[in-house]
Amino acid sequence: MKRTGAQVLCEGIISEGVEVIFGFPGGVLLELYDTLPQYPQLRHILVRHEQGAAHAADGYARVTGKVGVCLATSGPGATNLVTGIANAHLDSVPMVAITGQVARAFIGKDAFQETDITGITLPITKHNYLVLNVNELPGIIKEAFFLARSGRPGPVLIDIPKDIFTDQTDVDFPARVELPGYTVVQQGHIAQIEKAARLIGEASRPLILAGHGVLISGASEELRQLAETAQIPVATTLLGLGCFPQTHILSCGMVGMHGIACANKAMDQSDLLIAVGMRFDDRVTGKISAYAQQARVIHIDIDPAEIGKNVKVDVPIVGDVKKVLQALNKMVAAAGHMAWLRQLDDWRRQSPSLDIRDTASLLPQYVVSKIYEVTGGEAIIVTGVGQNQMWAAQHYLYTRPNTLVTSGGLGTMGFGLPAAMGAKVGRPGETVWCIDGDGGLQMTIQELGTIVQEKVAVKIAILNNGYLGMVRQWQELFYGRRYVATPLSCPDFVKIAEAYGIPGSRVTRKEEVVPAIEQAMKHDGPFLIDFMVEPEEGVYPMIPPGAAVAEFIEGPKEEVSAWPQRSIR
Ligand SMILES: Cc1ncc(C[n+]2csc(CCOP(=O)(O)OP(=O)(O)O)c2C)c(N)n1
Ligand SMILES: [Mg+2]
Repeated sequence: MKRTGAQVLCEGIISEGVEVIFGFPGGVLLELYDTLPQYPQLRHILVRHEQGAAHAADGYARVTGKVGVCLATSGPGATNLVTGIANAHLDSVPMVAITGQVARAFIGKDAFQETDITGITLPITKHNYLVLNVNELPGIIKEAFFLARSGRPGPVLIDIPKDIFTDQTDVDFPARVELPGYTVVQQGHIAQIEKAARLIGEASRPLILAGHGVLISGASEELRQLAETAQIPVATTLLGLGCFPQTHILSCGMVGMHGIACANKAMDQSDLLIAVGMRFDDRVTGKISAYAQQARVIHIDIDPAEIGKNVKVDVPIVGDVKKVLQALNKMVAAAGHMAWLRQLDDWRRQSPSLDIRDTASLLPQYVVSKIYEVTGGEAIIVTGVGQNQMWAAQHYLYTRPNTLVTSGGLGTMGFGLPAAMGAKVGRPGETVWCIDGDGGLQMTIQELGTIVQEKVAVKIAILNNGYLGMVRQWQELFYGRRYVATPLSCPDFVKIAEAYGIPGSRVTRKEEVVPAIEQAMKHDGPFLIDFMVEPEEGVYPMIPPGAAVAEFIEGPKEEVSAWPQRSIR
């Protein structure tokens, strides 16, 4: 039966399990938008800016494990997606971005709203397509979804010229995707897995470094089994938080630039790092020449390009984390490691990174810890980027997979609000808190409009320090406290929320924190709280840029105002 390109697209994405599209219309998409009502099972969410569509699709994908879909028109619509696509690319998030393009006859003529979006997104997509024949559209849609979700997930872009939407085809969707040259190794090499088991048996100070790959592969249970069998402590990367319950006795928290002291010391002193679905990002390793000098390294990852990229690996295992851990668990013997675990306990006591100073002023860490308490640790937390992100990572204890949604690789300010919206749309039964900075929120604040129109009950906590806080912290530490272009004026966020139709409150004192969070939770709908926090509070511990993991600074012990300026190196 003949169908238009627009119908093929709708039927194709429905057959791939898509229920929600985050999009924004424009001239070349009119035919597609006119076709959408024929498919009432597809929910279209009209964002206020295409960047919001990409981040919302990203947040949706991270909490559901499904492919997130965003849609934008040609030219400026397409380029507005770019940051969101790059964000998904760096964090391995399955996404299909669909863009309209000018009609084929106009391509290459600098036509109105023409941009070469496949050229622009080539380095930030797993693959992209410009559809030049409607008969190819069914196969391209199948391939795009297959590529986005298979192996190491990532964003795929399909650019569709206006006249393809009206062209007709009777070509069916292919039953299966054939992509010679695209192979994903699922099962790890058995001899390598045996070698890994042997090293684990010999190690006296082993440490598991668990990353986003554990969550993507759904391998939390297998990870827990490995850790418990051989009594190996588990540290996670920022994106790995939630893959191993932080309330577990073997959990030692987040590693990296703002990692917990105990986890960083363990990483520095370990004699065997078992890196699972992580990529030794520079924010994790610090100075690479001083990194984990006593450790042998087992590296399990589905992407062979990650192995040996930053750190020399003794036992590389390419494969799906879940399958590799299943095989490994059959070979690993029960062990104790009592001395090592006692050592970790000592470090925990010596450097209690999570202690919050008892100050008269309102500390952002205090706010996050109260959100943790009031939500019983059961919420999905979506963050902005900067200090707010690090406090949300440090002071909320994540116990379930996919409950922290944060921009790790790209560090995209403006991610928080739209990603929280996407997360809430994907998991409407969960409580979703967006913890953002006053700077980041202002980058995509217009999505409050989408949240209201689409009735998305996101709770928003602004850690309002009046600064681009993380940059200010670097200026404080490394640029003699010269705060150039980091003090930031803000609108009255409560009034802004009110103007959009969202209730809110402002909190300036500690005793108001819990009642405000409770009020937000009780309210049936979105709610915004503007927490006026200590302006010059810093995120600690901190490994200064260029320093080794062991050279972290602990942070202040008293009121910030009583804290003399420190000079680093
Ligand atoms: C799009 C973008 N621009 C610039 C930066 C650099 N940057 C990193 S953190 C930060 C400050 C963020 O300020 P705010 O959102 O208020 O969060 P805070 O650190 O104060 O919690 C900046 C400017 C970035 N990460 N992303
Ligand atoms: Mg700020």
